[in-house]
Formats: sequence, C-alpha cells, structure tokens
Amino acid sequence: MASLLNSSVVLFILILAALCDIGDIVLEQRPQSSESQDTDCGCQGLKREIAVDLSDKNKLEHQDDTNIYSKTANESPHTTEPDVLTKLVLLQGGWFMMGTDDPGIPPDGEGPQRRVKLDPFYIEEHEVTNQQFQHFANQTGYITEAERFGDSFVFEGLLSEEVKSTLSHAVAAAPWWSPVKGADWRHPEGPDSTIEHKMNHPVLHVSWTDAQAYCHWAKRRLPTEAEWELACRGGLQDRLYPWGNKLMPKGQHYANLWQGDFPNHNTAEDGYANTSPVMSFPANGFGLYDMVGNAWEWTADWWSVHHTTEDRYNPKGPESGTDRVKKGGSYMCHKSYCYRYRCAARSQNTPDSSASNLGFRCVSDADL
Ligand SMILES: [Ca+2]
Ligand SMILES: [Ca+2]
Repeated sequence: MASLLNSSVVLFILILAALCDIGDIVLEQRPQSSESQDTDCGCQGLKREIAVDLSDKNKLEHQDDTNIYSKTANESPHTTEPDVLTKLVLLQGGWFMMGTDDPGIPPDGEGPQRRVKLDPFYIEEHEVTNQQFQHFANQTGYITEAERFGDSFVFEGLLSEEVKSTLSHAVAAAPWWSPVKGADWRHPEGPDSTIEHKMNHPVLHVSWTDAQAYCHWAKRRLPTEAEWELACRGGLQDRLYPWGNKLMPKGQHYANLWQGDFPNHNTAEDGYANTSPVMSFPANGFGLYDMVGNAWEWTADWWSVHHTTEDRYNPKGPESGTDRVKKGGSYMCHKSYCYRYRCAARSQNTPDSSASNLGFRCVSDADL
C-alpha cells in the first residue's frame, strides 16, 4: 500500500513538473494556514492523479461506457427539449486576430497573434447551468467523472470547517486547492453543500468528458479554442477583455472575478465571492455573458503552447495531447495570481479533472 501511494505521488510530481514548468512541486500535508505564495493560481495544476488511488482509476478507465449511466436512469426515449437548452447566438465568423503579441502570461502560449478565419457558428449565450445539467442527468442517468471517482478539487475558502477538518492533502504549489471526497456538481463546496439555491449558476465539477457528453446530448459540441476566443472578443480587435482594455469602465464590474488579497480574503466587491447566476454581468458585443470570469470553460482543443504564425482556417488545435484547453478564467481570478480573465489567456487540465471553478458552454454548426 505504501509503495503504491509513493508511486502515485511520484507520478503526480512528474506530471505537474512537466505541465507547470515548475521543478519543485510536491504533494504535501496541508499547511496549518493558507499563507499567500508568490506562485501562480495553481488552476492548471489540478490533475486527478493527485486525488485517487491509481489502481481504482485504471479500473474506471476500463469500464464499459454504458457504466457511466445510472441503471436507475429514466428509461424514456432520449429527448432534448429546446426550451431547456441555452439560447444560441449566431456568429458570422470570418477573419479575426487570435492570441496576442503582448502576452500577460507568456509560458501559456498566448502568442503570437495570428490571423484565423472561421465559418459561421452558433454559441450558447451563457455557461451551462446546474438546472440544465440536472435535466440532462435526469434524462440520461449520466454519472460524472467526479461522482465515479468520488472526489473533486474544491477551493478551500468555500469549504465548511467540518469538511476542512477532514482534509489531509493539498496541492503544494496552490494549497488553497484540495481534493474533497463527495464533491461533485450536486455538491460544489463539498459533501455538505447543495445546488438547490443556485440552479441558475454555472454547473461545476464537470470534466471535459462530462462536458462533451452534455453537448452531444444537446446535439451540440464544445467550441474550438478559436471559436471560443472569437466569441469572447465580441467583435472588438486586439482588446484585453470582451468589453475593451479597461477592467472597470466607469468603475463598474463587467465580470465575476476576485477582489482583495488572493487567496486569503475576497472582498466580493462585484457582489459574489463564489459563482454568480449566469447573465449577472453585462453581455459583450455579441450578446454573450460571462465569457471571462464566473466559471472557466472547457474547449474542444488539445493543449499546446506552440502556434504557427501562418493564416489558419477553422483551426482545431493539435491532433493529440494530454490536456485540454480551458478559457476565460473564473471568480477566483485576480491579476496577482491568475491574470487569465482575458480573451487571449488560456490554461489547461487533463480531460478527467474537475474543480469548483470549471464549467463549459456548447456551440453548434451554423448549417443545422
Ligand atoms: Ca467575485
Ligand atoms: Ca466563463
């Protein structure tokens, strides 16, 4: 048992070191206090390998796909009700400038800026909500990866004291993240939490695989990174945010982000210390809400930090990889730690990982 645990820890360290370009990350006992550290937010360091017994993980990966659906599921014919799904906004596509030559976080591969042309497509105007995901789960009996593994990453600041007292490990480079048993989309802040009062908030603790399953059920798909970024920019060129270059025009908040001293004190000046109901902040020029902030959003693409400067048409990212791209940052983002609430910003997670700040939205081809 001890050797298995050690090998799991070593594997985690190697993966994290490779992906985070940080040489000395270790999984360690939780610190007694969550002192601020001069590191990144750790959002991209959340790998499921930290949280599970790998022998169990292998068993899960070899399960038949039918096991991801509950045997007690509603057995009525598979239907999708249009009024349950998010309204789609038609984007005309065309040429736009993707990425930036002035990257906020250069190691993330935000640059170079390059010309990209996209076909027209539809995109959902807001993040998929708990209510929508619940409808999907009730219709299909789908069981998310967090539910199957039995845990998910939760930001410590959201946990009850009772749950905190049960924790034994945290992510060394980002000790405010802990794998929490019983955390999943129905229990976003741990097993003693609920979504009952936040059905119109973005669904969280969904893996890339879970997001794919939902979009497929909705007869939609995840956006490519290029589609997501064109949508984020809202018709503006070479701007930091969906609304321009100034974070708070006229002193107003335009996204659900973190205000205060990360990770110790969130003043919630924008009204929310956690997620907000979708569409709580102004839409961008395309009528799209929360493209930055609130929940991170999965995209379809594999992760790479190397991009060609040549013109690209409907780019879909690398052919293969280990991580998927996520975009937009979350309510946990602050310039001092996670300056990723910009349209060109990007980060990554393994497809089976999930966390209390990561959701998604779907797109659809325009010829449907
Ligand atoms: Ca906030
Ligand atoms: Ca978002």
